[in-house]
Amino acid sequence: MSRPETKASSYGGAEHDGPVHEGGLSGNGRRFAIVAARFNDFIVEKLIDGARAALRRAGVGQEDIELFRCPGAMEIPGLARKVADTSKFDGIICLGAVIRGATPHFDLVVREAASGVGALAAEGKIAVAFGVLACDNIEQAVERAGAKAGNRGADAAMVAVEMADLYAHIEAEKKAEAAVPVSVVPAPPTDLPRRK
Ligand code: INI
Repeated sequence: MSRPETKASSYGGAEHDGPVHEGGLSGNGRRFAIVAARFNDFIVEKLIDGARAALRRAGVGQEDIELFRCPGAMEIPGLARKVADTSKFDGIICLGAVIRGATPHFDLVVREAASGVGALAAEGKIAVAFGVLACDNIEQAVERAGAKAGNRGADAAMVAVEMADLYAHIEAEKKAEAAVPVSVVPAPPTDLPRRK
């Protein structure tokens, strides 16, 4: 099979001699799920809008973006796992907002959300992006939900697009490698003359 082209990383770093595997930023023809908590919805809504807009800009069809809602960030890992198990999607974007002032169990909620989503992502079966804000106060959350610090929902969506593309290429390469016929060693002739 043809080997992937040798190229420099898109970050413009050092030239690399061997093949470089890196996902592209087109989501055309791919399907994505947004898994989003309702807690702190005035922030999460902005993350969802950012994610949706980024996916559309990346060429993902409107009908190929599905939204799943859960009560809080704590429920995101379970719901994301359920969604992954449908095998309908190429990527999942997890969105939520945990704000320290609002909860005495801030660290617990953040840790559970991050480690649960991280465990799913680490399986490497589907592209999973973590766009759950963990902020000290509402101002910080607003800044990351479309104000001066960008939109973490959009950032997470682009991570999902890139990783979905990379996973698809790795799978395609694996299939192509498996399809290459193994060279056949000719069987020895069975009608060799008998030794006298
Ligand atoms: N969930 C959040 O998504 N953000 C928060 O800031 C938050 N606070 O403040 O408590 C929060 N708590 C709810 C939690 O995620 C679960 O829904 C709840 O514990 C029930 O399992």
